[in-house]
This record gives sequence, structure tokens and C-alpha cells, in this order.
Amino acid sequence: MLFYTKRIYAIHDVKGKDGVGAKMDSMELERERGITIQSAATHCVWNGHHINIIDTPGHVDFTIEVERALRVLDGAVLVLCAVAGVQSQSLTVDRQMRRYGVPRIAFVNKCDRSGANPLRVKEQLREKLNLNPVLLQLPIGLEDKFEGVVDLIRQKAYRHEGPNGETIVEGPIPLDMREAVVAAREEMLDAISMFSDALTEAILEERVTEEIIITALRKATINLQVAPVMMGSAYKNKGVQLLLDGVNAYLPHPGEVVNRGVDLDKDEAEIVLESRPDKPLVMLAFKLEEGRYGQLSYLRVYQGTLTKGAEITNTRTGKRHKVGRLVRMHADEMEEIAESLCGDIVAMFGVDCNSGDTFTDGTMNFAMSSMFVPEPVISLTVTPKDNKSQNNMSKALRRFTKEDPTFRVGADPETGETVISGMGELHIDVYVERMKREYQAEVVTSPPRVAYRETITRRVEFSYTHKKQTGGSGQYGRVAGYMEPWTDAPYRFDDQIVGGAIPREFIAAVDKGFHSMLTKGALVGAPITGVSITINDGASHPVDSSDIAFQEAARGAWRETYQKAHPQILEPLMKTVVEGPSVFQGGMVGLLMQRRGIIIGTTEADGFSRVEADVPLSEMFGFSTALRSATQGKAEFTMEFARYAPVPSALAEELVEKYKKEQSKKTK
Ligand SMILES: Nc1nc2c(ncn2[C@@H]2O[C@H](COP(=O)(O)OP(=O)(O)OP(=O)(O)O)[C@@H](O)[C@H]2O)c(=O)[nH]1
Ligand SMILES: [Mg+2]
Repeated sequence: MLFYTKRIYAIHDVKGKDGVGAKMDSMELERERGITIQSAATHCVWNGHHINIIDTPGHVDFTIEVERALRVLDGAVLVLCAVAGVQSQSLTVDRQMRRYGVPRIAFVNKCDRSGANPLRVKEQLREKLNLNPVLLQLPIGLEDKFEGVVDLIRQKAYRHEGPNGETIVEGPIPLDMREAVVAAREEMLDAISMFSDALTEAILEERVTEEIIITALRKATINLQVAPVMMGSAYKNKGVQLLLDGVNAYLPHPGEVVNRGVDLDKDEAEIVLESRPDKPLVMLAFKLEEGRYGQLSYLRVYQGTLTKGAEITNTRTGKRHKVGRLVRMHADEMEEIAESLCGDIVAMFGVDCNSGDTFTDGTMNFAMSSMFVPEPVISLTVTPKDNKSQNNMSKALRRFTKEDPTFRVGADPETGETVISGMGELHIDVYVERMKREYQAEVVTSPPRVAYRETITRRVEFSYTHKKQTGGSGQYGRVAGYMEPWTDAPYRFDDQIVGGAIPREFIAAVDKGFHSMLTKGALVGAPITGVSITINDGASHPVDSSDIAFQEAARGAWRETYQKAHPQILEPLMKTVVEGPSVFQGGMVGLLMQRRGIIIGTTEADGFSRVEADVPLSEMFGFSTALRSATQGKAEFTMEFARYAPVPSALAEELVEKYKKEQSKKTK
């Protein structure tokens, strides 16, 4: 796309032999591994339309990059492989597109590959993703004979000429395709006319024009009723310009998308933003990068105009900032600009903020909803090799955690070791590697561990008195109430005290005391989730009661009660999908069952099987090696976090024993 819109002057592959790498994959690690790790933004113009593009990774470990891109984009191109079709990553991305209601075009790429079958991929879009796909093109030849496409709307053939396919040659439909084109066109018109009376009438009166079809298709796509399906081969330079035409024709412009926010001055009443440059400014910071020149914040401008030098207000903090530098991104390059209008994706320098913050011109107090952030499921300890590495590691971690909300850093409460957590082995691996390369921080890592949680399963009452008499003033506080399982939130505190059994001013201290106990459970030292504390009685002393005393009373009550509430260990379950030749299906199912997997379903098509299962993450270490040897390296798998579930009791006992042993070793 960037080549045909003249944003770049040569096409390079992400891991190409020329060593240049794809423009949008500028990080050294991306080029080495041949995968996209970070999303990158750019901008191009096609037939007079400005298009802001964000290229996202596909791997589920970097899912936050997809999440935030979809949060701010008005339309998307879902790229699929003509051979592999709808893969498990496609399912994840599809869910994310639905979460933000993003209309999309499906582009079936790699039509040049052996085994390519774009028509089957179109069917998979219906079967696996429950989309309503509308095929707009038919391929002329496939695999190594792939020449171009027939456009079913224009009823013309399009082939490409020139070293990079830059010249498009329009011609008549090949003779041997005429019948297929008539049938496919009819199917297309049927599908679109379901959503357009104008088109239905035109069909009946036999006066269908390209314009009537395109108008109806555009409307149905934007309303999420259909997904146009286009095809080509990026590698053989075919079909990309037609896809750009499709983006202009079927995806919405900013004015056609309803963007909502809430008015914080009016009890969070919903407001609809207007995509007009003359309205007051509202924009969302969706991605941050800590760079040499300070923080670079990527913004989507929803309403109004952002100008260089303008004063803006961060709705979350209420702080005013001056926009020093405003830039338009082109992957890792930037171009200084003086202003940016609603609909744009730009970046500003030097304004400290969090990802998800809303900015306005200060005349109103609007906030836009943030994005969904999944919880990390895997963690390991990192130990710097020397002092210099220690410093550098801290710097690196500070930056990574600010940029990526799915990457977390903590300290092991006993050993003080640094613990990093993330979405999967690849995710963590990339950050450890970046610490070395970009920060010269040499670290030793422990084997990855599963991020367990603890929760309770029973309701238990408590009444606890904290009393201490030391020399001068003593400490006194009593708290009573109950602890119970709570599924709506990780923690809830409910104050039911009437008549001042605990004076008002100490209630917050009680809450704080209980809350402080959540960081470490008594079973395996894992964070605690799903607990509600209700207090309904207590006592105080006119002199000896204090914040500290009540915090201690709460902690004492917790310690006494937690074990009685039948605590349980929870472990992350991963939605795992294994795909491979059907002859290995038995082996693939067997491998998953050995790993405590619960098989959800198996499907088979064209000699390929796909097995879906929920498998505990703790069982998935080393899975790729086992799978490779069981299937002669012909199967692939992906996994993503599904939910937390209780650890079976026999295993839970083992974990508790192991934790106890570790603890006693540490105290010796
Ligand atoms: N045969 C063939 N190979 C292609 C085509 N398009 C891309 N590839 C190859 O597929 C590989 C992956 O391409 P990328 O462009 O990095 O794919 P991506 O979707 O950006 O991948 P991630 O961002 O890592 O998820 C590269 O080796 C490309 O050369 C195509 O049309 N035909
Ligand atoms: Mg990529």
C-alpha cells in the first residue's frame, strides 16, 4: 500500500534477503524474527482520500497492540492467508474487531501459494467467524498461475504489469470464466440487496449500476451487516491497488462513525462527538513511546483541531499542557506538522500522560472510554548480572511498563527479586532481549512461572481485637463482620456500620488494612482475587485508637479468617488451538489430554484437522517441542488466555507443599 501510494519507493520483505526489512517493521528484532512486534502508524493518500494506517502484529502475545489500534480506527482490513484461511489468530482479532464495532474488508492474501483457495476462505469467514462475507472478486488462475482478479461489480478483468505490478491493465472477462462470473455476481447482488431497498428495486427493474451497488455495499459494510471479500498476492504485487480502492469505497470516513464519550460534569451522561474541525477539541492518547526526546504520545483526534502550541487539558489529571511538537508518524520516521484535524492519527512530544487518557481544549470535561487490557498470565524473575545492568534494567523496565499495560513488573515479597509478567513466553522473551540490545542490561532469567491467583470459597464471620500496650500510648481497635466470595470484582469493601461502633474517620484505615492483604495469599503467596469484606461492628478507644491500630485490626482479622474461608488456588486456562494434517489428529488430541486439556471441539476439512481445547498454562511449557516430534513438525498451535479456574486438589496440595518448603528455606 505504501509503495502504490508513493510513501515508499521500494518494496521490502520483513525478513527479506536484501536485509532492508519492511518499512512498518523497523525494530531490529522484528526484522530478525520476521514478525511484527509493535504496531506502527503511517499515513497515505489514495485518489485524494487521506488514509491513516496502523499496522498491527498478528501474534496473540502482542494482542494489546491490536486492541489499542482497533480502539481508535474507524475501519480495518482483516488479512487472511489463501491457504491457511481463518487461523486461530484470526479468531482473536475478529473478537477484538467486534468489541469496538469496527467495519472491515477481508483481504485474502497469498493467492500465489500452492494450495490457495480464496473461495474456501470466504466460506470459513461465515462458518468460523460468523461474518456475512460478500465476495467482490474472482481469481484469474491460482497458485503459480495467479494472474489477477475479475471485479464482479465492474465485470472487468484486472491484471498487473511492470516490475512491481504498478500498471493495472483492465480487460474483458476471460471466456472460460464467464459463467462463474455471472453466478458469483448474482450471489453478490443477492447478499447486498438484503440490506438495500434501492438495490432490490434496481435489480427488479433491471437498471443496476455500479454506483447503486457500491452505495448499498458501503452502507451495509459500515453498519456491520456484511464484510466485503477481496483477494490478491502482496508478494506478487497483485490486487493491492484494488484493495486501496476498496478502502476508499467501503470503509467509513470519520464523519460516518459515531464516537461516544461521557461528560464528567454531568454525571457521566453520554455524549456523541462530532467529527468537525470547528468544534472544541477532544482526543484520545492510545499509545506511548518513551524516546530520546521524551514521551511520544500517539493520538486519535475525534473532534476539533489540534494545533502546535495549543494548550490542552488531560481530563484524568486536570492538568494543562502545551503541545510543543506535533508530528505525523511514518513508521519510525516523523514529519513535523502545525495542525491536525479530527479523524487524524498523529503524535505529540513531551506531554506526560497514560495510555487511554482523554485530552480536550479545556472548555469541557469529556472522557472517552479506554480499551480492554487483558491480565498477564506468565511471569519470571530477572536478575541483573552487575551494577551497571541493574541500573539499565530499571530504566528499561520503567519504559516497557509505561508503554505496554500487559507487561508488569513487581518484586517477590520474600526475596526482593524482580518479577516480570506478560502475555506469553514470546512476549517476555522479546522484552528480555530488548533489555540487552537497547539498554545493555545483561540479566539472568528464571524459568517462566504461571501467574497463580488465590480466592476463597466460603463465607466466614470475624471479630478481631487488636490491642497493644507499649509504654506510652497504646493501640486499640476491634473490627467485626464477614468475608465472602465475590465474583464481580477482585475486591469489594462494604461498610455496614451503624451507630459509630467504628468512628467514621477510621473506616478508610480498615479498608486499607484488608486491601493490603490481597497481595499475597497464605496458600502459595499468589495475589488474592474475588473477595468481599463486610464490616458491621467494632469498637474503639478514645485515646488508643488510630489509623494504624485499625489497619492492624483488619490485618489480624484477615489472618484469622482467610484459612477458614476454604481458600483455593486458581490457574490460568489457555484457549489452545492445534492445527495439522488429519493423520495426526489422534496424536494432537492425545497430547492435549495428557496436559489436562479439556477438548472443546475438533473439525476436519481438506485433510486438515483443528483441535480446540482449554489447557492449563502450567502444562503448556515445552509444548511446541512435543508437538513437533508428534507430528513431524507439520502441526502448529496458538494459545491465548481464556480464564482462571481452580487447580485440582491433588495438584493444589503439591503446590502448597512446594511453597512451604521454599518459605522454610528462605527463613533458615
Ligand atoms: N507466497 C506469498 N507469501 C507472502 C505473501 N504476502 C506475504 N508473504 C510472506 O509471508 C511472510 C509474512 O509476511 P508479513 O507481511 O510479515 O505478515 P504479517 O501479517 O505482517 O505478520 P505479523 O505482523 O508478524 O503477524 C513473509 O515471509 C512474506 O514474504 C503473498 O502474497 N504470497
Ligand atoms: Mg506484520
